[in-house]
Amino acid sequence: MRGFTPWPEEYAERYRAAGYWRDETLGGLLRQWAERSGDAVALVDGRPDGSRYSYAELNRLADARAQGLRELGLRAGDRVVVQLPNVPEFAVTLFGLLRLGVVPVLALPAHRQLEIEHFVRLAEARAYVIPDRHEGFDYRGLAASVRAAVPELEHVLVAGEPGDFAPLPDAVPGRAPEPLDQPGPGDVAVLLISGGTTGKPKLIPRTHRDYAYNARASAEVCGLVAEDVYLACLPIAHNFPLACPGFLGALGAGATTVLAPAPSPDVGLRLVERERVTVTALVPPMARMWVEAAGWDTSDRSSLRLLQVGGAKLDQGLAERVTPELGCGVQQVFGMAEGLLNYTRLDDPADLVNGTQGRPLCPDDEIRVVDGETGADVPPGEVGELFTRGPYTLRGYFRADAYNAGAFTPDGFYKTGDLVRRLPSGHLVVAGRSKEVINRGGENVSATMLEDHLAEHPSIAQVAVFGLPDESVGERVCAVVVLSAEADRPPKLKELRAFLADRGLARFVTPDRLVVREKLPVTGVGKIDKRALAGSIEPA
Ligand code: OOB
Repeated sequence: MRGFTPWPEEYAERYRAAGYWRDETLGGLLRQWAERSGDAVALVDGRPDGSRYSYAELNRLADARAQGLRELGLRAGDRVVVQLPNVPEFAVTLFGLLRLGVVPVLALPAHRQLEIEHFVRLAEARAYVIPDRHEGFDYRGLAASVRAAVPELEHVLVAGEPGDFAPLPDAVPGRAPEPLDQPGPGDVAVLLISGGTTGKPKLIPRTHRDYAYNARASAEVCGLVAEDVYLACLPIAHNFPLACPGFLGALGAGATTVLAPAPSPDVGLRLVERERVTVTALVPPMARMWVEAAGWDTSDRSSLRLLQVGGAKLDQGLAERVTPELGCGVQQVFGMAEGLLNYTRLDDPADLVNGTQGRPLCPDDEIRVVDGETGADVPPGEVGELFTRGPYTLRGYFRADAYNAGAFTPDGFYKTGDLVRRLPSGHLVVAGRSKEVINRGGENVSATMLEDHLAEHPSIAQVAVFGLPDESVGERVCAVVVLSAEADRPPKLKELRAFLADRGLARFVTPDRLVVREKLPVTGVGKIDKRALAGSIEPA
């Protein structure tokens, strides 16, 4: 496919020989899973009156959807923007497209005109798949404006009431199925959206075999078995709940996936009880709400064995509360849609589980920790920028030649932009993002480091630190905090400075400005949205 950078042949050979890459496609795997687990429950719609789907049924529905999409004229290699929430139609459409070799661009329900229009143009999408309504928003209105802006978009397909558009198509009953084009294992299966915080989101090509490995190896690390019940609380189009191990990993293990209709702890905890959920995945702001809800929520959580937390740094204090308060194990996941996944292991000692962001999934994940300026490796144990290369990490963003030149080293390492420290055990501790180092009059202040310290303050429940432009010193350090339940009054800036000084921080590593908020804005997957936050602060 134009715009896809394949792995060089010597690496491809190595990854095949090691058994990471197999001769498989995601659509073909569902067929094998259906043969193996036929009557077992693959998918549960978590809405109050939601249905249950066996492996055999999901397989059948995917075939019918593939036929319907083919009748519409879609062909292998075409792209389709899919923007569906956590509903079974997502699974049916995803596998229908995968079987046809049509590549879904997996947009999040929170994306709006700006992003969708960008995805449709960049991918030259032939179709756009939406729900009718979700969380009070009518996606048909959005589709109408996207269509008006990009008339080349041929089809808008709606799960639910189609309005002016067409319903998602299925095979015509009674008509003999047409033979489908067969995508190859090395073909692009899906285009994921980059979580990057600068510029327009990029598209990340993931091949059938690399994504299948991603899900399978992740399921192994989490010890997923057929008896497990995985609850998808995060938006299912995101890599974490989709394939780390998520829905795809659960299918591979013969387990059941429950789709949560909303990300709130009351909905999630009720589903834990109703479906006897064993594993789920959350971003840190949600994990905090779950831990807090555990204090008053009366649902039976005894089935839950593992809470995965990732997407942003989990502070150690919160990590330590998970087991005593929720009654399950915790696993930190430091991952990225671009590929590399780090997991704490189920048998890691508590200090590594609570205090690190895990170690790479694959023995052939190559990790370099480098000095961003010189490009040389930093001494062991020091903070540097994480560069990585491996069997499920991209070699180039989709159709982004100019950007790719700067985002990868000449020998194919992806420059993650994350600052990390590597322990002798191989575990990584995230120390921030290279772009989130605040430059105050020439002194470098790490936003993440300050956040880690401030999160320990008894009056602070949540904190985000970032730079605000300043004429005299370039940038000033702004801390936005949400007060904890224990706080009887907001702390003063002076008190926070004294608190930080007591913890041994240098005088210049301290906020210049303190803002108290009721809650912090979040991104489409639920991470704290610093860009939106910075934009909402009035000049001092
Ligand atoms: C996950 O993927 P993305 O693509 O939405 O975001 C990736 C970025 C990373 O580069 C890093 O900056 C940050 O999110 N991040 C973390 C983290 N996990 C992700 N920062 C600190 N600690 C962590 N545990 O967010 C994602 C993909 C797969 C699994 C889990 C998360």
